[in-house]
Amino acid sequence: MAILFQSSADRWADWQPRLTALLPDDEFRLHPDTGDPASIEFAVVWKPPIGLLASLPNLKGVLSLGAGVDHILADPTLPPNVPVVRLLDPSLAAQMAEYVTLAVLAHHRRLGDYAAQQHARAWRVLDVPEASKRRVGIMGFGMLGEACAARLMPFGFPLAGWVRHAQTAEGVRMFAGTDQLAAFLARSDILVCLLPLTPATHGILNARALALLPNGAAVINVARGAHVVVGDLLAALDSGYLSGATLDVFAGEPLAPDHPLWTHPKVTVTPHVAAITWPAHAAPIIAGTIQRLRAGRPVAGVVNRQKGY
Ligand code: NDP
Ligand code: OXD
Repeated sequence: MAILFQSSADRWADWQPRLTALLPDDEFRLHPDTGDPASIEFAVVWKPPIGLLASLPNLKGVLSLGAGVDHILADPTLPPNVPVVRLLDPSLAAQMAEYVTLAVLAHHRRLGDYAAQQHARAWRVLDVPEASKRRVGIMGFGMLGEACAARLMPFGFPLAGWVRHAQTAEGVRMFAGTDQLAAFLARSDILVCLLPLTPATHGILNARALALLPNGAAVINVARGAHVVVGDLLAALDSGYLSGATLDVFAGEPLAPDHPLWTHPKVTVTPHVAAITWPAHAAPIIAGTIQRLRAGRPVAGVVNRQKGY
């Protein structure tokens, strides 16, 4: 039996030495050189082509190379009884907390406005409220959202989180479910999206939701591009209702060269780099998951297919 590695974003040369050292008795195959499909026991994937996983009849587990699994669950032919495991990597949480803190502080201290002023050689002091008056809302308070809140807390921003199932978090005002979404948005001067992409969250940042944010709010999307209805976001920025947006993820990646987001004065674009899967950190986690699945032991990060995350 063998392990298949497939990724449209990772270099096998970065993974091979680590995975083979951690699982020395295993044979690895690099997609598309799958060999005999019946000999593949585990698939380690990022954005697998539709039908690939269904073509492997003896598959015992699918391991995502990222925290998100929408790229796997999007395949309608995905075998129903094979566990899909997302990557629970503390390094992703640390990187995400770093990126989100950078973006929150940039919006809070109006770095975009100062960049425009610098361009115009304008020496003008802009109003900035104290941090205790700038409310930050984190949509999706899981592994990553929680890490961001912990990093932001010492700055003194009033923090809130929005989740599906009611829960508590120290120092964070929690909102849950669609019934409390409007109240959560209404107190989010800076909104951070860290939701998984599911049928329930697709397009959630639309005109109606954006209009519920306070006037002058900023949006940071580090989850998936399809959470945002880009036309609605651009309209809210252009009308002056929203002050800015930081976008790391897009419905189509890479972002098309002629996309209006590239040049919008109120938008910061980064190429899906908020939290990158680093082989040095992730390979031991992936190897450990394979060993536990083989031994029939419980595994962290198994996706609930009903919920979609
Ligand atoms: P988790 O599964 O740990 O957390 C998901 C959170 O979202 C939970 O708090 C969950 O609530 C909440 N949630 C899910 N659906 C809903 C809903 N319908 N309504 C309200 N709340 C909901 O995910 P992670 O924190 O690990 O990752 C989040 C996403 O970040 C990933 O799915 C991925 O898309 C993205 N990501 C982006 C990266 C980048 O570089 N830009 C890097 C890594 C991940 P509850 O607790 O109640 O279930
Ligand atoms: C992930 C990502 O899901 O990088 O880990 O987007």
